[in-house]
Amino acid sequence: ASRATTDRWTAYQTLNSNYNWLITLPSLYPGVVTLIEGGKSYEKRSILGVKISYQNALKQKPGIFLEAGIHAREWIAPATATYIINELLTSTNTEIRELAESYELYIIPHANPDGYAYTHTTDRMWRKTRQPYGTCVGADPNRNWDAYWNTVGASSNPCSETYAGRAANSEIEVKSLSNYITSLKDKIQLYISFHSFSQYLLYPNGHTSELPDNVKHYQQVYNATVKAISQRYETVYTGGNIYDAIYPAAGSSVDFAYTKLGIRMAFCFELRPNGSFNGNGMELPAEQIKPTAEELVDGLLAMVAEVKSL
Ligand code: ING
Ligand code: ZN
Repeated sequence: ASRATTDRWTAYQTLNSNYNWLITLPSLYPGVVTLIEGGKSYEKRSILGVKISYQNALKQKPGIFLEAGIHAREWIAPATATYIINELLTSTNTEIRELAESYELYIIPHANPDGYAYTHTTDRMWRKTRQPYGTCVGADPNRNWDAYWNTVGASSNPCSETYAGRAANSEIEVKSLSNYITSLKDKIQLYISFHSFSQYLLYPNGHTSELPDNVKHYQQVYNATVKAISQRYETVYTGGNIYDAIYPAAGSSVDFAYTKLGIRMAFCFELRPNGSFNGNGMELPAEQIKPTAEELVDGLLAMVAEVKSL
């Protein structure tokens, strides 16, 4: 690919920069890339993404859904998602080509576009949506899904960073994205949500300490993935079930995918940096975008291979 393309991952991009890049892809990769829209945001922005599907002999390709940027300030998440898109389209690596060409990949880099735009214009540390609730603004879009909504690890106070919203799906971003994913549920074999930070790989449940019935499979895929991530730069990911590995949290996209849609494999990556980062964990230096995304691609390849082997 051209140098201009590669240079997109030496700095964090604005929403418009990423959207302007995404909309070039269908004509650069005709018959491969389709623009998808997971609905609109409160401020009427598009929740834009891509479907990557190579035309080949495989009739029923399984689907993989990647969602990033649900939390506005976690800038490494959309950067990693766009990096993955670019790799799937341009890499000549055999394993990456195999992944790109044997699955249908649905990738939404900015699940919360209003929030992301706001972190560039006004408040770098904004996390939530931008829908006003009295004197405070926004609900936590990773507490607003219709899965054990507001039962644990969420707040009913609109001024809280983990405000669950007025009701499940009160955030139009969640409501429309959730409808979109529901429409695809029978095709989706693997759902992945990208956040930062702390270098965790997490699986259900968030709403209860009860482990998923297929926890053996989860642990197997988890082990293969964190091992693969560590090979390139010795980066250590830890984790486990959300409730015990970090904290109780109901109403998340991962719990929705697993418990409500029956998508058997649903994970969340908390990307770099790790917990001992000396500074603001949201402000991962731009020089680390590429290494973070490269090792994540290694992990993704291992994850998909392990899921396939189950
Ligand atoms: N962490 C996630 C959060 O929403 C999480 C952790 C992941 C909770 C998946 C529930 C499900 O709080 C960050 N950093 O946002
Ligand atoms: Zn997050």
